Amino acid sequence: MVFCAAIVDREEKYVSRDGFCKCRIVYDGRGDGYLNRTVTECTANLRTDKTTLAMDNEKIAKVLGQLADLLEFTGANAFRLRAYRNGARKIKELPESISGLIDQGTDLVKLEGIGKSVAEKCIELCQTGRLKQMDELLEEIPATVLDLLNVPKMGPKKAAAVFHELGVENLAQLKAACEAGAVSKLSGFGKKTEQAILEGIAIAVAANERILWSAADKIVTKLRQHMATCKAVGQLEFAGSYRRGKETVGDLDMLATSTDAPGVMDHFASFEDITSTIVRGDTKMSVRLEDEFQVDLRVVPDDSFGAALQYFTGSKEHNVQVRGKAKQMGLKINEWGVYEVGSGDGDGDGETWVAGKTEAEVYRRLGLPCFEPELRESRQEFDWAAADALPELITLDDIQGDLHMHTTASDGRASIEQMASAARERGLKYIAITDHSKRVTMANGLDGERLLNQWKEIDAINATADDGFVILKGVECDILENGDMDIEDDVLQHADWVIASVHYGQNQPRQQITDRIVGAIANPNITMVAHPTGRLLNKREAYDVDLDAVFQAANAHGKLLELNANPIRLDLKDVYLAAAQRHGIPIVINTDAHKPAGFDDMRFGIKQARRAGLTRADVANTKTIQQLLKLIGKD
Ligand code: DGT
Ligand code: CA
Ligand code: CA
Ligand code: ZN
Repeated sequence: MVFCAAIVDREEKYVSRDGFCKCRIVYDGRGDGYLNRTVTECTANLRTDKTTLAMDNEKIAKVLGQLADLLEFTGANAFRLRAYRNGARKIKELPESISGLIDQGTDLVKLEGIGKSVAEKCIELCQTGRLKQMDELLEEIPATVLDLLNVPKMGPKKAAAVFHELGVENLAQLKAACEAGAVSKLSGFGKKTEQAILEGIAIAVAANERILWSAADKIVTKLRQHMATCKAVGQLEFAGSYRRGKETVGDLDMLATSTDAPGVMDHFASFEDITSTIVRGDTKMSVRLEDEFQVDLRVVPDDSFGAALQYFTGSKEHNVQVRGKAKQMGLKINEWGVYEVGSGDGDGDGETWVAGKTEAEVYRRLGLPCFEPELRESRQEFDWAAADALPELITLDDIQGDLHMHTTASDGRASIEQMASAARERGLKYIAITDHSKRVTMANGLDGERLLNQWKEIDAINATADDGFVILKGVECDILENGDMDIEDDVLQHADWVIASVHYGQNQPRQQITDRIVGAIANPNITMVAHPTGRLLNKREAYDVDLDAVFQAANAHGKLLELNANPIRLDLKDVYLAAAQRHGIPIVINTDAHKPAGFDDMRFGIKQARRAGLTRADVANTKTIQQLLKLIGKD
């Protein structure tokens, strides 16, 4: 028997009484929307039997990781833990779907990096949706202990110690234990560790409450697909911080237009990732997905779509200004529309509805431009509007090159040629190969000799290019703990593009870190500083660096600063980017790709740059290669 994937997932509710497949995969959006295929004809997404649930690799990897974490609390053997963690990493990277492979009868053990125990767990997960071992562990150990692992400086060993010895089960209890001084008394902890843990709790709490924009974007994509099959929906948009492109998102605010709100809410309720409904009213509904992430839905009439989109896009602070502007003009604004006050249209409330259908119309009625969502933070947008000087924000299409990436020479997954051809496919005109320097032993960093050889190789590849594509000879050179560069100047001087990075000694005092970075900037062989503050969103604070000093040095020496587009970094962050731009420092938006797909992170960097108000002119890798080389004095 052949089933389409939706039938396998959702059972009979997708089969009509006459046997036609009503899965969304065959929905074509016209007529009644379905292709009138019988279940057996529905070959859109073949499954040959019913043995597996469609569980995606990412989910499988996540569960395996959690299993390893939980096992850690029981003191399980390290070898087993490593097997699960390595397996999880492999599965995440695998191009084929694990559940598909199981369906085809592929022996998972044949895949590199997947052993017998991991393979068994995959099969159990795909067949039953859960792991018996995990359920058993969760009877002994509360799931909230996993949150303890989100505290920086709190490895699994330390987390297990506070759990076993102090009975700490969650972040609130950890905070109380630190404040009471109980943690510092455990062996292997001290006052300093206790203080560091206490400071790190805030990050772990935030990580529970907000997800990365990139993670929100995945949910949005899935929700859009789901909602696209609802015939009751007219327009659909996601407002809130997601639409503003904020680096982390607290919840999603979905807006739909319809004359059939219950129909839209019913359809939303059938979204497969919903774990519970928080509230459901006449036109409003809130649900939780896995990991407690909240999604709000509001159904509005077509005439109010623009007003609602404006209102729910926010930010709150931006809307305060918008309302103030309305008031000045004798108008009133809310999520339903813009109203003239005191001019009653006869319905008795003394107000006349004057705008609301589109966002542009709402802003226009208030004498304001339709601000790009990324600018709506009540920073400078109203001043810019008043001066008719809104920046024309950079777009992905403006990007010509990517100047930070790794290959198999260090910790990347692809060769120079593979990275170059992936860059060409994405329309880029140049790249810089910037593998790690030798200090980063974990990543097989290159010494001077290996670098010089790699650069010869790049010269040879460039010599064969017939389309003008250029590969710059580069390196991501560590700024050592003592401030020296990891690679000698007589090697660096042969490079086209030298990135300086802090990877070690991130806990040094402010002056020391600042001196290291400023010192690197002053080195004539250095072109750019990568991820200048070292933060990892929801994971690690920025190091303590005096950015004013960094900006002044960059400006004085004509050096560039990076906006690292990796969605967990987004470093520099928006307000610092804006400050760097005011100093006239060229920004370089780089993906720091470790494999071809890494190039696709560029869009996250672009969002962040837009939030900072950056234009094409502010970003160095929008230039042609000739202009870029001129900018860095290598022409
Ligand atoms: P988030 O979810 O924490 O990442 O941030 P937002 O901006 O998405 O905030 P959220 O979800 O609470 O509300 C979405 C938008 O709705 C918000 O940006 C502005 C608007 N909004 C919500 N509540 C209020 C309010 O009490 N007053 C005003 N003026 N606007 C509000
Ligand atoms: Ca929100
Ligand atoms: Ca919300
Ligand atoms: Zn890098």
